[in-house]
Amino acid sequence: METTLIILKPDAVQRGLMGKIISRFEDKGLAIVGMKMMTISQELAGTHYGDHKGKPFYDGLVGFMTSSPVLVMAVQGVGAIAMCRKMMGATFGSKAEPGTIRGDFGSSNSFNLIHGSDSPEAAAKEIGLFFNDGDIQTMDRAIQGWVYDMASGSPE
Ligand code: IDP
Ligand code: MG
Repeated sequence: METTLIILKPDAVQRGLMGKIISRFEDKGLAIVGMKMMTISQELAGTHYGDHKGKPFYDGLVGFMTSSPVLVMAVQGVGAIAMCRKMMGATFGSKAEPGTIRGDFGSSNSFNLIHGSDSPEAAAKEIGLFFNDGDIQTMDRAIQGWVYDMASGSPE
């Protein structure tokens, strides 16, 4: 099981796309185990996007991410990190494949609706940045045995 950090960016919240995007993850069989709305501070945006510091789009990115509330989610499932990245689509809305979240809902390269952790290391770090201990739920989902083949004892 992996847990990944997903952020529905200010454009997704303002455009009323939260429900549609959340539904895609739920429809896929992923579990939402943490969720909160927040306005990201300059400091948190800077830490979260620290790797991009110095790039031409960095100031615009921090300005965008702090401009209006976001929805932060912890999303869990087998292979959830790579699966969510695939569901998000390529970074630029103009290039993302139809069928992906960015490909279906976005046209802009910077206002691209969604963030998702890109590795297990990033996921652990980002969940720690955006959630407090105890914010991530542990739950026995009644549907788990139908989302996954549990014949071997572990989800497949
Ligand atoms: P990712 O979100 O697909 O992982 P990254 O390359 O990590 O993409 O970039 C982080 C965010 O910075 C993107 O989601 C996008 O909002 C913004 N961004 C990246 N490259 C550009 C660019 O060339 N122009 C404008 N914004 C960009
Ligand atoms: Mg990235």
